Amino acid sequence: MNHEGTKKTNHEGPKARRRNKMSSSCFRVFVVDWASWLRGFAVGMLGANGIVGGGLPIACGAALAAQLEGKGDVTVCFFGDGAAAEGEFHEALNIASLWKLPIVFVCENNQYAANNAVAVQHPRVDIAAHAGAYRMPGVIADGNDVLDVYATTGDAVARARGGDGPSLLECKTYRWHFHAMRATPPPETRPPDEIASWKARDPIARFEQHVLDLGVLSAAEIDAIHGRVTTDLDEAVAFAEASPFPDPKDLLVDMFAE
Ligand SMILES: Cc1ncc(C[n+]2csc(CCOP(=O)(O)OP(=O)(O)O)c2C)c(N)n1
Ligand SMILES: [Mg+2]
Repeated sequence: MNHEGTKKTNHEGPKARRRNKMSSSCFRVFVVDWASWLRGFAVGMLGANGIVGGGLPIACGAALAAQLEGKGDVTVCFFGDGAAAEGEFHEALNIASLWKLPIVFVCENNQYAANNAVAVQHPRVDIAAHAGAYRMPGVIADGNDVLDVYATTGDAVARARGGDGPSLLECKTYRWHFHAMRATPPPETRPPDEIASWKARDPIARFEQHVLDLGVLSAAEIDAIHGRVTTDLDEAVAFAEASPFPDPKDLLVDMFAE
């Protein structure tokens, strides 16, 4: 209901919103994006966001667009444990649940926001526990287990695609190095045994062992993949270093409507 007590037709539900195509025809997604290289509209990747928590409302907009278009697209929104302490997290989960948006919220809980441990940011360290307040499934996955993440994501995507609305998936994982990969990182303050225990659960090594055990790949084939990845990374770094800095005159582009 709006403030006059009449029903707003485009807030009645997914079907009503699809009927009300007026709003979808002028809908656009804007990404305020300092990480413009992390963007690929052709494959549906809307970009990274420099504001912690800022991506969640944008993702809800993308999910609303998908719902209006009705082609079965599902939005997957990635964020950190730090973002779950921001207001946008709660606003996004609230509206996504209310409107049954086709979206999967994926919290990569790497135990730290910069150097703030998750227990000093949150009274309860399981981010997935927030889901209950918004009447959506909240699932904890082993974020260092490729197959567990694959299975839990599949369930959430199927739910979203089936019209049952959002899910919150929390992937427990860890950041091995200092926040933001600084060229000159400050001294490490996290407990060495904590770092060692997570390194022992390296998701890439675990998955390699899994495919070796199954006989899907040989050790030589895995080595070849490592070689290709190293080459790709070297080429990407060389490309970045050879690229010009942005032109300062582009600083205000897309900031204001003309
Ligand atoms: C609103 C806002 N506050 C603070 C910052 C500075 N900042 C950048 S990254 C970061 C930590 C983010 O932690 P988390 O959400 O857990 O993501 P992670 O880097 O661990 O994946 C902070 C505080 C920011 N970019 N935006
Ligand atoms: Mg984090």
